[in-house]
Amino acid sequence: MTVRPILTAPDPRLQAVSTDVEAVTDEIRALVDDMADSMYAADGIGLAAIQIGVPKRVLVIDLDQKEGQRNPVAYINPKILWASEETAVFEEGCLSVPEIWDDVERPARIKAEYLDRDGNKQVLEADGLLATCLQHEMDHLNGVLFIDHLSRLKRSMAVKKLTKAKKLAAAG
Ligand code: K1U
Ligand code: ZN
Repeated sequence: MTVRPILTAPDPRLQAVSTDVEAVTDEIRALVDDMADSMYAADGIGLAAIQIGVPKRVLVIDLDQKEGQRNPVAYINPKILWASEETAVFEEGCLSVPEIWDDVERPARIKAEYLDRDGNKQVLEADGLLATCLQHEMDHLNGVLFIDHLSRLKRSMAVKKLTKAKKLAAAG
């Protein structure tokens, strides 16, 4: 298992639309394990494969990290079957959008289907942080970042800050 570098915005690879996994093979399970390692190394609660440069529809989420316990859950080819009209606002962050946090409004509850790491179809109903995190990660699969949900002004301020941080990092 390997910790892989996480792409940060602005990077055109983060705008890619990821493609469905055709079969849940050992190669996909190895990808899931690398994603989990990369997520934990970066102190995240979720990660989409595109964030490590792999344009496949694979997510890992672990909302249950306490006292060093790890319970990563893989969501492969996730699809939203239903979303509530009721919305909820959460302050979101993103490992690909470092040091920027802002409120995002999304459906409060969703019903989704996905394949688990054994390739079995699962259906889940989620609310609270899991609903938000699943929607945030599924956005990544369609090339969308949480800052794309902000006002044009806030988004352009965020992009400027990220571009400046990258330039400073490149200058050493
Ligand atoms: O980069 C990502 O997509 C993962 C992202 C998930 C997320 C967080 C909050 C709301 C919606 C989606 C993160 O994990 S950001 C890091 C984070 O949540 C965190 C980091 C340190 C301490 C506590 C939380
Ligand atoms: Zn993210």
